[in-house]
Amino acid sequence: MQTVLRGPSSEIIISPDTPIVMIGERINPTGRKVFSAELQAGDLSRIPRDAQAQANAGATVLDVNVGVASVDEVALLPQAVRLVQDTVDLPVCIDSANPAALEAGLKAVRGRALVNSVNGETAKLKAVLPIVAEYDAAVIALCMDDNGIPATPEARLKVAENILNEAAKLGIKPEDVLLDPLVLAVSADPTAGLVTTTTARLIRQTFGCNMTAGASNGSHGMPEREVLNTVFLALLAQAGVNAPICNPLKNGLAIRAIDLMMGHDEWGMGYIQAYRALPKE
Ligand code: THG
Repeated sequence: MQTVLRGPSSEIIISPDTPIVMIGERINPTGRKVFSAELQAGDLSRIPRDAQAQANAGATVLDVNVGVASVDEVALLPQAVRLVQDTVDLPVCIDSANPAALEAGLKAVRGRALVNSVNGETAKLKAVLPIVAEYDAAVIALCMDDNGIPATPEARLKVAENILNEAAKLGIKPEDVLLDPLVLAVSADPTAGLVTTTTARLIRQTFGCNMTAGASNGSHGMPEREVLNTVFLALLAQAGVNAPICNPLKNGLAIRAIDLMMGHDEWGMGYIQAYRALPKE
């Protein structure tokens, strides 16, 4: 199953037998005080820099989120999208909880975007899926609904099935739904990692869909988060998550190492190139 995304003049394909697609997470004010303050002051100058740095580190899709208190996301998100695509020829992943901002962002997109995200809540399905269909985008679907995040893999699979059915009613194909099995913090529940990877395996076996996941959510509240994030990216990949949302500046080489060890990097050239692209000491 292939998910096709496009930048202004580029195309990237997400599929189970091609290299992992890194969705760069850094254009997001969550947990970033300086970037939040800049956005609140109308200063977008960090966006092109973050876009270029993530592309250099191997990201081939860039998440764009400008959701911070007291900014007008409907006005700001399209500006951010344009800045990103004026800097790098990559598809974007439009990230907002506000459907009006998603639509404004999609209007500014060149190519074929990913929407982050819909979930199984009745109101979300109704608000987001028609926009995805209208703009011929692909969409990330979170395995949660009106009852929250299900505790078991089987219940998360059921939510995924429901979202795929609702998407199909609007002509959105399974290859354009990137399922997110959801990553919760292992500091709060030590079985959280296992629940995510088991969900991912079930999704791949049942629907064959491509998947994303926010790997770094899993390490919240633990020391040496980078170790947990790196190991978890490998476990997620083995379970079928082939388009993780992550920090390419931290995870870029590990992702290429995973490709190589999974047989998705002929002659190791992807790994060697990522090694050569590392910032010099
Ligand atoms: N699934 C989907 N989308 C998601 C997530 C997911 N979007 C948000 C998040 N999870 C993934 N993106 C981020 C963005 C920022 C941070 C973490 C995940 C973040 N990083 C540093 C921190 O933890 O303090 C900030 C430091 C820095 O990078 O400067 O906050 O699961 N579909």
